Amino acid sequence: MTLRVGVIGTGGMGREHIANLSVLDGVEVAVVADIVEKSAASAAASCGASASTDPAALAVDATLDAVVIASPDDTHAALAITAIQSGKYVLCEKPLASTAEDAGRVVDAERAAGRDLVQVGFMRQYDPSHLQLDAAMSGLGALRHLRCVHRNTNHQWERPLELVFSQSLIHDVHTARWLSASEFTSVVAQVVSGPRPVEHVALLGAMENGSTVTIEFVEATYGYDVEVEATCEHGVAVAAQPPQPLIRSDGVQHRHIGDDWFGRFAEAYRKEVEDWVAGILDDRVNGPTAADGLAAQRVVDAAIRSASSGRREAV
Ligand code: ISE
Repeated sequence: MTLRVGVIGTGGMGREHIANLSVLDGVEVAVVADIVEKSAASAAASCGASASTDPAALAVDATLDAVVIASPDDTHAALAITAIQSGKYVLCEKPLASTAEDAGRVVDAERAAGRDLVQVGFMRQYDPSHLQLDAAMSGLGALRHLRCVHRNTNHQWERPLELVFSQSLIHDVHTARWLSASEFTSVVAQVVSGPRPVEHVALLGAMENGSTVTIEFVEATYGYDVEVEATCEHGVAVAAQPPQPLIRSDGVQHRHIGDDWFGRFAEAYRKEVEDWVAGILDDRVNGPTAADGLAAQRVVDAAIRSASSGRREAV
C-alpha cells in the first residue's frame, strides 16, 4: 500500500518534510499546497506532486491519507481541525496553535473523532543527542534541575515577544516536559530588550515532580546553538553536541556549530517523519501528541503573562 500524503506550506519546513518523505518507501507526496502559487508549483515539481493554492481543500482531499501542516503558525489549528474531521493523520509543525484556547480546540476535535490523529513537530525528541541524554538521565536518579539554552539565529526580522515564545521557547518547554516526565506548575519569565524587542529571555519553571527548569533564550549572531544539561540526584548529564570534524586551518582549530536548525536537527527531522509514517501504518500517533502541543502552549501563555506582570504565573 502507498501512503498518499499532502503537504500544506512550502516554506523551509514544508520543503524539509517533502524531501524527507519523498525518500521513504511506500510514501507518495501526492499534493502540495501553498497560497503562493509559484512556491506551490516549484515544491510540487521537486517531488512529482500536483500543486494547489488551496490549503483547506487539501485538508479535506479524500484521495489523501495524511497531511503535513507547515503553513504559517496562525493557520495550524484550523487546518488541523479540518484534517481531523476528514479522518486524516496529521503532522503539524509547532506550535499546534497560536493560543492555548485554539490548541484546546484541536484536542477537542480529536476527542470528537474518538482517536488521536495529530503528531506535533517537536523534533528534538528525535535528536540523537537528546535521546542519549534521556538514556543517561535514567541512570542518575531523580531529576533536580534541567537547564536548557537556546541560541537562535536567522531571524533577521524583529519578532514580538509572543512569537519568540510560541515559535522558539516552545521547543525548550517541550524538551523540559519530555525529559522530566512532568508538567510545569508555574513559571516566571523575564525579557531583556536591546536593538530587538527580545534579545534575551530567562525563564524559571517549577515542575510537578519537584524539579526545576531554566530556559535561557538568546538571539545570537555567531551560530545556532542548543544545549541541555540535567542535574540529577547522583550526577549531571550534558547533551553532546552533534559530531563535527575538528578543523585546523589558518593557525586555529575549530568545529563548525551550524547556522540554523535545519542543519543541527537534520537527523531529527528525518527520524520524525519516519516515526510519523510508522505510526500511521500501525494506526496510531507515535510522537508528541496534540495534548503535548496544548500543554506546551499553556506554559508559553503563562510565560507571556509573567513577562508582562513581572510575577510568577500558574500554568
Ligand atoms: C524555528 O521556528 C524553529 O522551529 C527552530 O527549531 C527554533 O530553534 C527556532 O528558534 C524557531 O524560530
